[in-house]
Amino acid sequence: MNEMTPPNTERAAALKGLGSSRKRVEDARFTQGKGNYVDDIKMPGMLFGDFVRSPYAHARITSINADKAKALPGVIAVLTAADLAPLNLHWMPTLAGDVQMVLADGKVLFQGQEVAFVVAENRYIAADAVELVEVDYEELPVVVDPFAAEAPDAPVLREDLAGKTEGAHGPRRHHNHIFTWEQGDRDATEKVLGSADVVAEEMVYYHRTHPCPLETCGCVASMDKVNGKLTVWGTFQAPHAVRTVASLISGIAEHNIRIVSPDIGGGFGNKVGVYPGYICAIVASIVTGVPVKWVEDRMENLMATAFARDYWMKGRISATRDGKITGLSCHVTADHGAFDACADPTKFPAGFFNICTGSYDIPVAHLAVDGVYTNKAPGGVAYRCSFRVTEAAYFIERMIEVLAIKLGMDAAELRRKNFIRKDQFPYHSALGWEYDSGDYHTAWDKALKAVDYDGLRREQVQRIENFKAGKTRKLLGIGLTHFTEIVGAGPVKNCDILGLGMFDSCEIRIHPTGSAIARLGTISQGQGHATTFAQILASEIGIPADDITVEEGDTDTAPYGLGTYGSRSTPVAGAATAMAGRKIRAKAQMIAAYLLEVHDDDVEWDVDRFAVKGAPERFKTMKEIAFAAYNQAIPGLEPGLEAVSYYDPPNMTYPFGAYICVMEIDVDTGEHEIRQFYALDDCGTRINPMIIEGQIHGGATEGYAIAMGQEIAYDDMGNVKTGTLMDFFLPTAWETPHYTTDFTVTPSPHHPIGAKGVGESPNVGSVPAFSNAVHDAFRAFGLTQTHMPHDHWRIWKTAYELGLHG
Ligand code: MCN
Ligand code: CUM
Repeated sequence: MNEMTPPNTERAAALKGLGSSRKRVEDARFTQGKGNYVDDIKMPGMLFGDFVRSPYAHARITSINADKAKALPGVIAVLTAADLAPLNLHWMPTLAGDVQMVLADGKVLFQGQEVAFVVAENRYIAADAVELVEVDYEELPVVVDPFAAEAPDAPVLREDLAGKTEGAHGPRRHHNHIFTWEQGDRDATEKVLGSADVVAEEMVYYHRTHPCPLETCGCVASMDKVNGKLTVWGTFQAPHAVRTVASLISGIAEHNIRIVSPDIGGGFGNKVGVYPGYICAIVASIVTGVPVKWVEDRMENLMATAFARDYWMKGRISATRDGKITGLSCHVTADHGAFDACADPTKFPAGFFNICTGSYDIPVAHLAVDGVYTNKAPGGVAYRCSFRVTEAAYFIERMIEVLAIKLGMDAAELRRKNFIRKDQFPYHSALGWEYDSGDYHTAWDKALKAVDYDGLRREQVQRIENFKAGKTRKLLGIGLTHFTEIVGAGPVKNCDILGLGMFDSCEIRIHPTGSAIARLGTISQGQGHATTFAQILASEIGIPADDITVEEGDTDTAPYGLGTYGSRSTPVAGAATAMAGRKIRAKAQMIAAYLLEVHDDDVEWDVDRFAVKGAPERFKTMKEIAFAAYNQAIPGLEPGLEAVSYYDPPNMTYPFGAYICVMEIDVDTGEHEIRQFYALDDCGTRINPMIIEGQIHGGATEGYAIAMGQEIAYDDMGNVKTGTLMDFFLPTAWETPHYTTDFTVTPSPHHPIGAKGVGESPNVGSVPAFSNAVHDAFRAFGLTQTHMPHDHWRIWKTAYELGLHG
């Protein structure tokens, strides 16, 4: 090495590649108000759309009179189902194989349902006109309870499905039944449960909630009648899929549709689905010939767009007397609302809920999920869920606690005893998954040690004594969780959405001066892709991350991909990025060898250059190679330096984590205080530790909200009781706990850089940790199970019912 060459550790650091806590490149524009969100898009002559929505949860529409609205100056049109019917757009397909009304067709099925679409010169006139549309409703009996939905005499919600005994996912046994999905071995499981030493049984409810992103959903549709091109800027988590579906529904050729997801102010799964607003804005633009904007307000977002969870999970878990788990059974009643608009891969109507055996080596298991219709908003898969993994993790982590009580065993020890061992990976679960890698015991022991678990338990014993002696009114809860995630959908052989295989892609172009642009099929909504994908590439091709632009979200320029949700970007598009980078490097190697006048095999890669083997002072940097690629005639090689990779992962990745929450509970007020929250995550190779930490903080805070107060609640008439931020709990800096993050690194054996996803892990893991802490505080006083959210009132009530108020 000559004197001028810095050592390769220094050169590697300068790249800001894998493992670097590189600052987010997006933040310069976000923190200076220079972001470009859908509502920032303003076009000449643009019109505005607004919805007339149903005040009733279930009602027949006897008439719609829009005369007064149309007479209001500035109103251009009022669309109803009758206007969309000739175009066959009054109903639309959902991502779950069902259909959904775009505008109410004959009746309404949930409060807030879209009834008519007013188009006006500005949003104020549109809002005024909405008030002038006269709709006559005839109220119908309302079903909000998913168990009541299946009663023989329950009202028929979906008249369009009358007499249909087959749904998208098999037979329907009742007019409000959607599907039954079964996994595992029922007979073998029943046999084990029937003869076990100990069986614990519990109903675990994960309530209905909502991701509530800062930016609500919306779009600007612009039909250019001169060149026949439709452009839609929208809050889309999967722009290419939207383009294909829009083409199939509208008949407009796919190359004439351009979908752009600009900056997105939080997605959290809320922006995966297709909403009536998109269809109505597109139709309105086609009809009027000018751009039409639709952006919903906060109440509309909370009441009508994709909710999360609403899973009633009835579980039975069996064990030997010394605590070895022998079997698990779970029956879920899944409340999908009025239309099945879940966004799961086609073959998985309950998502990846069959990861509900969690981190444990459970020999036999059986799962059945029944989806039912109710008079509530549609949706289901949203909010950092990895396709229902949040529900699954909550279920198993509650069942473990319940079993520990039944066994009279320490819950940490029970977990430890049943973890899948390191040497069992790849591990085949009883419900059909192949876990790629894990080292649960190491993570668990590290977590227990970090919080001084034994010390906490001693403190708890003392606390209980003090409480009983009247010396304190505060209880101490220790909430344990060990979760296993499944992310990176997914292998095309078993994962598709509406027939579109779930691969992803990256296209790289190196510029002559040695900088680059990489375009991906995913789309960041705050996850920092522009920062982290450049880091993957920096390490692969030796160009500094700062010299690499990452672009996503425009279907005219980005390669086809399935978008960002299910924490799939790193496992799938991240892999595509590494693979495309390796193609670049392979060509660069040939160029370097030519320039150095040696054989291809006689050069070796060294951080940012190829050097002659055994003669490191003879090298060509990537910068030099890039220049040569464009400016030298190299025999046998095309000019230029570009590569594309479409990556179909061989398996999902299985991140995991150990979370511990220490909580103080005031028995008299029901108030809580999070004394400590420790989160250990293992997402394999870590690309950017700072961004990972940010993801953990954000996801854990959302988990905190869900566990401790947030819910979409309905009254018996189907009225949404929590449709504003006055009632829907959104934690501020004041409530948000302090987090301690930690990690272990167990690379994925099949991912090119060993990385697993992490975006949803903190929500999957934190909810059971918070909830278990509440339960644990009351364990000594006889509590086994109470439902979330654990707001002050419910905690107070628990204390009251346990007789703790004297
Ligand atoms: N990362 C990393 N090292 C890893 C894994 C991930 O540095 N081993 C980085 C990634 O490079 C990326 C981020 O962490 O910058 C998240 O990556 P990943 O886990 O692949 O998840 P996605 O990018 O696919 O994001 C989706 C996920 C989901 S499904 C929801 S819901 C959610 C979440 O991300 N929505 C979010 N986090 C969010 N964060 C913000 N700010 N906004 C949202 O809407
Ligand atoms: Cu399930 S919420 Mo995310 O997958 O966009």
